[in-house]
Amino acid sequence: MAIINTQLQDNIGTITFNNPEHRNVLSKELINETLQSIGALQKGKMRVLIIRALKGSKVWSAGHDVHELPMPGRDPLSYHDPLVTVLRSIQSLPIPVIAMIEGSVWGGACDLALSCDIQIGCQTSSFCMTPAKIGVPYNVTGILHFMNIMGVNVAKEMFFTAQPLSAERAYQSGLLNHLVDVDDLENFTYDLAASITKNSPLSIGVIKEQIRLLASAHPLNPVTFERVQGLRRTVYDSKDYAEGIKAFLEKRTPHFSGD
Ligand code: YZS
Repeated sequence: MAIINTQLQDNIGTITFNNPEHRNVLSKELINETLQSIGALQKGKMRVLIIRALKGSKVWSAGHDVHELPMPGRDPLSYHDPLVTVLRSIQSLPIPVIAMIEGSVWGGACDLALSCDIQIGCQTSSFCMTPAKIGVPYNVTGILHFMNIMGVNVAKEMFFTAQPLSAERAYQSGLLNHLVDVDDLENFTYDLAASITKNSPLSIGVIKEQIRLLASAHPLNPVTFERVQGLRRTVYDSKDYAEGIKAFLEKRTPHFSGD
């Protein structure tokens, strides 16, 4: 059975995560299928892409497949990591991407949802940033992404507490463009997508790229960049990182020593 479903109708592409058994984890397999589908849909007349889970999903996506996180000593979110690759692909896709969110969103899946251009959620939506729960040093582009969207204070709270943000709080904090009743979610999302397909795809594509370039226009001098990479290395080389992954796989609470 395919772990994602793909559809193109009236210039609106839809990618539906279809791996509920494993809570739509962003495994290499799911990400590669998503990237292939985006490529195929682009060959059609797709003007908007919607990314969603199956109707009634309790979990939109459980985030990075923890089984695929490298053991200590290697950057778990490096430039070529499949998750980081798909985030870049969505952010640079020359058409609007809408995250239609039913259910809880975890870790890297929050970054995926927020890499989309518009987020539409319902009362079952929630967002939980988990690096500190697993001992992962999140990456620079991801942290900047969160800062730009929700502001430093809410970003800090999400990263430090690793607790879910409710749909209402997510809407108040700017993670959701719209918060609608779960029964209206699908129609609302597709109506909004349809309204976009009526506008100039060239103008939209250029405006999206302008916003992406301006939002990431944060000059970082080489010393600062190297300091950040050094700081992140102390985390992914740490015993805490190994313990976080081991605890997850053993389905127990991690006991972090701080080194
Ligand atoms: O054990 P089986 O084979 O039955 O599979 C179980 C889970 O192991 C699996 N699963 C996952 N496998 C790999 N990576 C995951 N992230 C993951 N999440 C779940 O799915 C099967 C069903 O899981 P259950 O726990 O039994 O399902 P349920 O009781 O409904 O709970 C659903 C949630 C999503 C609440 C629960 O599975 C959970 O808390 N999953 C972990 C969510 C999480 O912490 N994700 C962040 C992963 N890390 C990242 O994205 C980044 C690296 S970072 O941390 O930096 O943001």
